Amino acid sequence: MKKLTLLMLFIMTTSLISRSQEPFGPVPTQSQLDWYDMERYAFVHFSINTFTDQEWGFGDESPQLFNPTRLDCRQWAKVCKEAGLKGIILTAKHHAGFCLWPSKYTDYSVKNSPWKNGKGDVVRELSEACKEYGLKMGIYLSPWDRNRADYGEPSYIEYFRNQLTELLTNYGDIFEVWFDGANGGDGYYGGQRGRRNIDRSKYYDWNNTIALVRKLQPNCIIWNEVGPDIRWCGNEQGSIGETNWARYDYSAHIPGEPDNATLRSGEIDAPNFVPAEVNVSIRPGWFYHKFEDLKVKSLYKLTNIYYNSVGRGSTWLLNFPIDCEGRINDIDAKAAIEFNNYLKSIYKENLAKDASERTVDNSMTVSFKKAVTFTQLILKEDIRKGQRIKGFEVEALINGDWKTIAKGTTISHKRILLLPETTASEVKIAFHTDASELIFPKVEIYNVPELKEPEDMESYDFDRAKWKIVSPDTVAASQILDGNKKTMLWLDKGFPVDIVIDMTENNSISGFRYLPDQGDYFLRGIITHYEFAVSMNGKEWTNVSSGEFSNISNNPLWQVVKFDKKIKTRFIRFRAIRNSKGWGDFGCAELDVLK
Ligand code: FUL
Repeated sequence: MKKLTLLMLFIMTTSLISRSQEPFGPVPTQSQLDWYDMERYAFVHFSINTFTDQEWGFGDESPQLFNPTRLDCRQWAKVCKEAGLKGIILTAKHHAGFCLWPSKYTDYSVKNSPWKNGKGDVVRELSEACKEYGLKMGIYLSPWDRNRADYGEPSYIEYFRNQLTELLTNYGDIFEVWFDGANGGDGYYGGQRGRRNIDRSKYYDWNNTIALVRKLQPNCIIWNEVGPDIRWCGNEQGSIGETNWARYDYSAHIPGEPDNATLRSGEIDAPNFVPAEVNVSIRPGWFYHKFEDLKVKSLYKLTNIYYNSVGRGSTWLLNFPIDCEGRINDIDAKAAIEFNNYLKSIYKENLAKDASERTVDNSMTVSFKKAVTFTQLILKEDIRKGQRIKGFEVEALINGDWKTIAKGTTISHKRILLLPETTASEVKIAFHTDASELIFPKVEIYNVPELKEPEDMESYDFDRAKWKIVSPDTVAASQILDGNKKTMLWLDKGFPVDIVIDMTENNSISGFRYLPDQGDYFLRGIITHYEFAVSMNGKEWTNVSSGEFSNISNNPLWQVVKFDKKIKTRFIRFRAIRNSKGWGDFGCAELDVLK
């Protein structure tokens, strides 16, 4: 009889286990699970742009400009290691087409630069440094190439794959490849100059490129805006949605034509397991600009990015712009290492460790030996058999009363909940799932002291209180001079739009800057093409600058334009020619000139 009960018990438990381990929806590959566990890793942006102060090179910049004086990939690796980052993804080729390795398929590379007399190979140096420091290495290879004459033709795709083959064959294991979706159209294109429009749904023939990566590096994760292995988070400010499904319908979206809203949340019913990666730079720009030395993100900002990326079921790809010497600038290194030390310090004592846990149906209760004070609760879902939790509520037993302290949706790899400071003797979490069986997540509880945001010390070179807006003649126009990034002038009457300002006195100016709409994610009215003119009397105008703001739609920051020399003027005119969406909307948060 006893034997029979034991046998029944055995059958019951094994069937329970196998039931709960049935896959629910799409499941991750081992490479995706390993990638998730990396949590934080680095991006480095380095190219000719570094030496020309550009975000996007045009493709005609001379390789002679590439000449770092103290390039040291071991310094990059050391900084990343100390900053707790688990790998480094290098811009082997950015949009301008310049290659950081001596590719045998082009002359537009380090082999024609003065650096190491053309004998250098940044990809090789980084792969060796990564090995030495126990870091993984990844490759960014821009599909858009503004240097190649045949960009837009089928032969370019062969060139692109040849380069990819070099990179995935000669430098050891590559954990991630990054195929940026940007394409601004115009470029040098082997001297033909002009615009090249491609059909993003067909031109790159991604399926065959994916097959090539799988063949050369079967464990490599492929980033493309919409998958196949991981997807973009839909912005470059450093956050993903609070609801973040690691599922996405890969074949229903086109890389290069991203749907920012679904990228942010993922898609609950989608057939593919495609978690999101949050990519953001430690400075405003991706490439190094001396004028951003004081704009390196604060501990407060980095911490919030961590909560809004890793803490919402994504990973975090943190960019360091390599400086002109060829190093991670000391200011950036210090900020990243300080942040990592801070992170270690706040997660030292898990208050749930000595507590007892019991589960009833789909809820779990954590009981402390005596009441504890906490501000964060961390949930970690076991997603090996699919992401199954779609919602949860957290209650705390405070002085004998149960009180709801948080509600949420998805969890996935990790979910950090920031709570009001709570002192409680028990915590109860109810989980919701559509799967036939729930797999309970791991729970950790911490008491993290509040971190204060440092004041935003925006400064202006001139006393803008004296300035008068001549046009447009609308009350809202004053918002572009109020120093408040959150207020803006919005017009929707088409282009061009002229902003004319009378500074009421003659000033010597060395440049101007434009801050686009800072609305969080669905930015419209972002100006990509402009002209800037000056005048002493507000009637006769001299054009001093015209051009394009690079990467402004993904990264809508202050756009700084410097003139060749200082110009004396009383009136200024900013003419907006075109916006990033091709619509008629104009948005401007601030307009300013530089001393
Ligand atoms: C963007 C690019 O256009 C930027 O230059 C940068 O490389 C960033 C990571 O992705 O879309």
